[in-house]
Parts: sequence; C-alpha cells; structure tokens
Amino acid sequence: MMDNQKTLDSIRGKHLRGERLTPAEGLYLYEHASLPYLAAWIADWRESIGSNQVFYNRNFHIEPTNLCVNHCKFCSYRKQRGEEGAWEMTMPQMEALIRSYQGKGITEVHVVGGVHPEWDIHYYAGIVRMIRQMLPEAHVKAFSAEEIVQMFKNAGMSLEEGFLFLKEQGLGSIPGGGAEIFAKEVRSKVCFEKISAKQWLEVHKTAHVLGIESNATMLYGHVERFEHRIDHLTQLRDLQSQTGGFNAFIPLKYRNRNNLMGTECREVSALEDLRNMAICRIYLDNIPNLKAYWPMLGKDLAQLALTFGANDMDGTIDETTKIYTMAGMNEKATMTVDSLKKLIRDAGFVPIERDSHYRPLSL
Ligand code: V47
Repeated sequence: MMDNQKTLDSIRGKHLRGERLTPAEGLYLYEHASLPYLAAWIADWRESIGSNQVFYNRNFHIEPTNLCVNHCKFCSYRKQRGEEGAWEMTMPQMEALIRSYQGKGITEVHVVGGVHPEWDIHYYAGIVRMIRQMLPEAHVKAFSAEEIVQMFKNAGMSLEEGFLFLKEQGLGSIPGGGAEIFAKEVRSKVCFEKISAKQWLEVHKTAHVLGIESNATMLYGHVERFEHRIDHLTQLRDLQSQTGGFNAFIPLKYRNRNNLMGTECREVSALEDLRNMAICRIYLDNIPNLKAYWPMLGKDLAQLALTFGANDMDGTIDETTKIYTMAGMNEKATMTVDSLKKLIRDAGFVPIERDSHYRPLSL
C-alpha cells in the first residue's frame, strides 16, 4: 500500500514537472490510481496551467447514411439496405436539413455516417460544397478515416489526391471516429473488417501533412484491457509528436444496447469513466483538448468529467446524431447554448464558445 502511494506520488511529480510518462507508468495509473487521487492530481495540474476554461461550440450533425460495408460488433447503427431503420439521405434531404440551420449561428457541421458501399468521393464532395455554399460561416468537419479510405478507393484516388480534392471543395478537418482500439487482437474481435491501426494513423498523418487538422477517439470499456488503452494512447501521442495535427481527443464509452456485443459486455461504471478521463488527460500530454462528449456520456457524467481533465463539451447537436440513441442513450441529444453554459458554470468552470480550431469566439 505504502509502496503504491510512493510510486503514484513519483509519477505525479514527474507529470507536474512537465515530463512525459512511460507506457509502464500509464499502465500503473490504470491499475492503481483511485478516483480521489486523480481528482486532486487534475486539480493541481489545472492550477499549474492556470486555466479554468471549458469550451463548447454551436454545431449540428449530418449522418448521410447508416448503410455500412462493415459489421462492427459494437455498432447499433448499421443497417442493411431495405431493412427497417436504414437510411440513405438524398441531396435534397440534406439541403433541407442545412437550410433549417441557416441564421442560427452554427459554426461547425459534423458529417459522419456508415461506410456506404457505392458512394464515392464526388458524392461526398457534393455534401461539403453544399454546406459551404449554404452556411459559409460554418467549418465542415467531415468523414471518419474509414469512410475516407472507402470513398477514395471507390474513386481510384490516393490519400494525397483525395484530401487535396476534398480540401478544395471546403473540407475543414476530419473527426476522430473509427480508431476504436488499435491493438490487432482487439480489432480482430470487435471490428475485423475495419482498416488497421496503421492505416488509420496513415490517414490522419496524411491529413495533417496537408494542413487538415483532425481529432482522435478511443472506444473503451468492452473487451479491451488496460494495456490496450495505453498502447492506443501511446500511438496517438507518437503521431502527435510528429505532426501536431490533432486538436482534441475523445474517449468514447462503449454503450451496449442493440448491438452484437451487448450480451457479452456490460458497460463500465461511471467511476471507471472518470478514472479513464483523468488518465487520458495525464498521459496524452500533447493533444491540447480533451472532449467530454455528452451525447455518449450523458449530461451529468460529462459535467463531472470536467473535474477529471476534460476541457471541451462539444456542442448543441440538436438531436442530429443517432449513433448513441440507437445504442441505448435515452437522453435527448440536444442542448441550448444557455444550458451548455450553465452546466459548465455549475461545475466551477468558465464557458468559452470556440470555433473548430479551438480559438475562442466572442459573440
Ligand atoms: O468510431 C459506435 C463509436 C464512433 C458505439 O471527432 C460507439 O469530434 C459507444 O467518432 N457505444 C463515431 N461508441 C463517433 C465519433 C465522434 C463522436 C463525437 C465527436 C467526434 C469528433 C467523433 O462512435 C465510432 C465508434 O467508436 N461508437 N458504436 C457504441 N455502441
């Protein structure tokens, strides 16, 4: 017990002096650090960086389709063409959705969906162009690495060619989806058809080199072990050291309703979610922002996560994403700016509206 305390204190000292933790030290935190210990550590760290700000933004999602070539075991969203609940949005449907947000101060449109078997880059580029035309003040954060690989392949383009083309059409950045857990032994169990970790990292690296920023995620709390999480975080930290292109990291809590893994996997506790949040914040020392994604954590837990290192709440969303409601979240995925601000203030932080590059906006 005493030894544990000494080891934890020495890892904490190292971190607070600005030194990078080793994978073994990261793993030690997952195995031994209690929630109160991490809360005190994060409070010291927050004080050392001198910031009590928490970001939010005004956004909505477009999910063009839930048809998908993959059969990920954690997914509650994918459907077959013709199956009840399947959708493929037409351009006029997306146009109507975008029109309904004109004049509402939206600064970001997040576009992500299933990996459609046939649509190629030109269809997706049409979505980007339409958003830029109809909402010129909004940034387009679109397409997970998985969709990117498929749409470029369908059009016979290399990563460089595809990204340069999408950038020309108005793509601003790419979201962090599809990373799941990088370790092969986990990927082969939960999403065996998906691109490999190496490919996921290559897509993001190429985007960064071409001046397209991105986010990164980790889907945790299913069949992975702590060492898989540390391996995942280490690979992200290494890429970030090379490119500096990641804006934010988003730990995604596995939700177990309506998917193939749900019978074998329970959901982890709130305590584990908060410990994970804090350890990600401590270990991932070079990704500037940590997102408490409230449609997935729930509003209460996302608010608590701010005390465990998160500094970004994402946005208003307005019920435009179905990934989490289909996986069993029964809270409505919508928040007004006032309720986001109140939630942040009530947790003891200062709400700051941001743009998609995490620059504060003064409205
Ligand atoms: O890759 C799918 C996850 C991701 C479930 O970049 C699930 O700002 C939990 O990447 N339980 C897509 N998670 C969403 C995503 C995202 C979300 C918010 C913000 C950003 C950003 C990106 O959703 C998938 C997968 O890891 N997911 N099913 C489930 N049952």
